Amino acid sequence: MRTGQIIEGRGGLYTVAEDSGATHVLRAMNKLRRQNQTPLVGDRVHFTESVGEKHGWLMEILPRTSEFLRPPVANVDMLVITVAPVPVPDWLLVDKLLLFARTQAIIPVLAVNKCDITQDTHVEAARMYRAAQLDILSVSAVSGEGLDKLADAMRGHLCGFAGQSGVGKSRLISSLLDIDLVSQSVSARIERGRQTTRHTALLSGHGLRVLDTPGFSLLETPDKLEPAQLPELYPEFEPYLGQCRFLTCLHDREPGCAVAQAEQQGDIDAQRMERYRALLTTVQTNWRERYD
Ligand SMILES: Nc1nc2c(ncn2[C@@H]2O[C@H](COP(=O)(O)OP(=O)(O)O)[C@@H](O)[C@H]2O)c(=O)[nH]1
Ligand SMILES: [Mg+2]
Ligand SMILES: [Zn+2]
Repeated sequence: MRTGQIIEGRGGLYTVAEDSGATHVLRAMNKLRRQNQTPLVGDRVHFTESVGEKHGWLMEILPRTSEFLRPPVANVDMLVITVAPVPVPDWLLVDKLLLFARTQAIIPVLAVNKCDITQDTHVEAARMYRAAQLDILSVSAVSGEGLDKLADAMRGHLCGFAGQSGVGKSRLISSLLDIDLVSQSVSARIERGRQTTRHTALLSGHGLRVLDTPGFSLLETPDKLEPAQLPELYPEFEPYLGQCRFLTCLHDREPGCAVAQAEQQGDIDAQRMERYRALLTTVQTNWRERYD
């Protein structure tokens, strides 16, 4: 029995890569289907080798550290949230992606791309997320600046990339892994025609592993969040735990709020707080309407 990781799945056939890089095309054993176990890209699996023309068998899915159905991937443990000077940053999307990562115990990294154009976006990000406990890296997929630091952060992790369209995710992945993703996807698109939806694949290169899927950018605020859970997902509130006048303070303009005081003193960014309050309203509304 061999061990590998699923890098692609299409039409019931799974491509599995061994640590050596050797790949195998497999079918899943019927017993997995009977047990309602659907193999996902990113899964570590036990399998039997293909012999000649015959495909091998995917025998067993090893325990997952994380799993998602949309996008359908397993074992992601890092999310590279990407922003850039153009298009104009959607910081609310960044906040939502941070929340998503924190609810799933996925390590977030903020990559501020296109630093060859301006450093201003990085300065802005560093100010807004200074107390948010995450790496904020200034990078350029064009000039290569900062890519070594981003690669260091990513090494050893299975990474997803998320962010607005046009911030440079594909180009970053191409540069970091040294693969021609951009023209590859273009030719693949021509070959398959316009109807096909892009499927998820696990890409690797230079010792880095990335799940290439647009799905991570479409994630919304976790809708099952309780209002009281939201502040727990903001690391910048931690120093003020238990210091608000009310035990149940949600830091939304209640009197005697220690977080609001920290905001006034400039220890927590005001814009980040404004977006927090907007998200809190959304979570509270969803919560109230959950049985309607
Ligand atoms: N100046 C500059 N342009 C970049 C950089 N990275 C990507 N781009 C350009 O931004 C556009 C969108 O890039 P793409 O990788 O397709 O973005 P995606 O939609 O996030 O995958 C393309 O025209 C890229 O050439 C960068 O670091 N600097
Ligand atoms: Mg892209
Ligand atoms: Zn408070």
